[in-house]
Amino acid sequence: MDRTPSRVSGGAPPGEFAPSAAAVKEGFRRTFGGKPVVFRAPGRVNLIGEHTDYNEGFVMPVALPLATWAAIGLRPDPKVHVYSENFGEGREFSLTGIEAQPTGHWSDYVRGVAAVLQREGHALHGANLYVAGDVPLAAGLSSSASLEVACAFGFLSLAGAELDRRKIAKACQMAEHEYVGTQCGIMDQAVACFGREGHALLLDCRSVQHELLPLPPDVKLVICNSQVRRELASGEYNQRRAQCEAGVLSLRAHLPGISALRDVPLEELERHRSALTEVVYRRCRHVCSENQRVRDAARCLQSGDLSGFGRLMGESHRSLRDDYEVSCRELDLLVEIARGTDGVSGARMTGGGFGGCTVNLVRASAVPGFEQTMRREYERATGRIVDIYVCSAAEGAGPAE
Ligand code: GAF
Repeated sequence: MDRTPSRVSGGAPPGEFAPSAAAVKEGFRRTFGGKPVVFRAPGRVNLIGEHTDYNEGFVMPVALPLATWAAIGLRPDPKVHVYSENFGEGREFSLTGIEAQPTGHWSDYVRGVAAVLQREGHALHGANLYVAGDVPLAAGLSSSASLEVACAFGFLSLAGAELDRRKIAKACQMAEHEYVGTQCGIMDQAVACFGREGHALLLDCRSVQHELLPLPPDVKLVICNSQVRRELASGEYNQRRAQCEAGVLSLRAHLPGISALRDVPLEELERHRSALTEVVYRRCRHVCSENQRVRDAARCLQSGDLSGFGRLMGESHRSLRDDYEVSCRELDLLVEIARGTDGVSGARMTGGGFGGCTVNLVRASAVPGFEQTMRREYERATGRIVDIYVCSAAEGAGPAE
C-alpha cells in the first residue's frame, strides 16, 4: 500500500486524494454506485512501552488524526468486493470458506477480519467496501490496525451487531495473527478502538483495560518518518516474541508463578540471569525495564513532570537500541538530533522498529524551528528527506459523516 504521507497539520497537497468521509463516499459511489455508511479508525503513535504488549505488559499509545476510512454498502450475494484507493485496485472474496492462509496481499487484513468475526458468530452480509487512508504504510504508525478496525466496524454495522470495542480489538488482532502472519500484541487495535482526543491511553495489555491520561495542551506530538520502511511480517518481530517466550519458559523453573514477562520484576530477572542465554537475557531486560518505565511515565504525566517523562523516553530508546536491537542508524540519528533541539522534552523510536518513525514531544511554539532542524540535519547526514507529521491526540474509531 503505497500511501502518500501527508502533513497532518497542513493537509494533502492540492490535487492529491485527501481521505475523508466525503471522499470515500464519493469513491464508493463511483466504484459501486449507491450510498454507503462510513467508519473511520485511526493510526497510532506509541509514547512509551514498546514490545511489551505481547508480554502482557503496559503501553502508552495515542490515537492519531491519520486514519483509514471504510465506506460500506450491502451486496445481494455472500461476497465482499473491496477497493483500496491507496493501492488503486480491488479484490473480491466469498464469505463462505475463507482460508486462513496469508497471501501477502493487502486484502488479507480485510479477509481476516471478516473470517474472524464470522467465526465468533456474527452473520455477516455480502458487502461492497471502499477503503482509503492517510496513515503512511510500513512506518510503524499502525496503518494495518486502522484498516482492520475500520472494516470490522463496517461489517458489524451491516450485520446490525452490537459493537463491543474490546472484542473488536481482539478479533482484529486474531485476524492479523492468522491471516497476515504477524504475531502482534493488542496495542494497535486497542488504541484504534479506545483512543480519545487530547489523551494518551495507559493500557494494561493483560486485562485490555485502560486509563485515559490527559496530555498537556501546549505540547505537540511530532512524528518524524525516517523513510526507512519496516515490514512487520519480515520475521524479526516474530523472532523477538519467541525469544521473550523462551525467557519465560526458562525463568519458570525458578519463578513458578509467572505466565509472561509482565510478572517478572527486574530484580528477579537479575537474580536468575544465569538461567538465560545472553541474548534472551537482554531481550527480557528490555521488556521488564520498559514495563516499569511505562508506569513511571504515567506518574510523570499525572504530576506534570514533562522532563521526567522525556528522560524515560530516552531510556526506552536506548533499551530498544541496545537490548532489544530493533532500532537502526536512521532512527538513532533522528533521536540524537532531536535531543539537542530547543523545545523538545522527549524523543524515541516508536512502533515495532527496524525503520519507521520517531515520536517527539515538542513545545507548540518550538515546532517550526524543530521541523527546520530535523529536515536540515537528517538530510545532511543521510541524504534522505524526513517526513514530519505534527499531531495532537485524536478520537478512536467510530462512524464518520
Ligand atoms: C507493532 C505491533 F503490532 C504491536 O502489537 C507492538 O508489539 C509494537 O509493534 C511494538 O511495541 O506495532
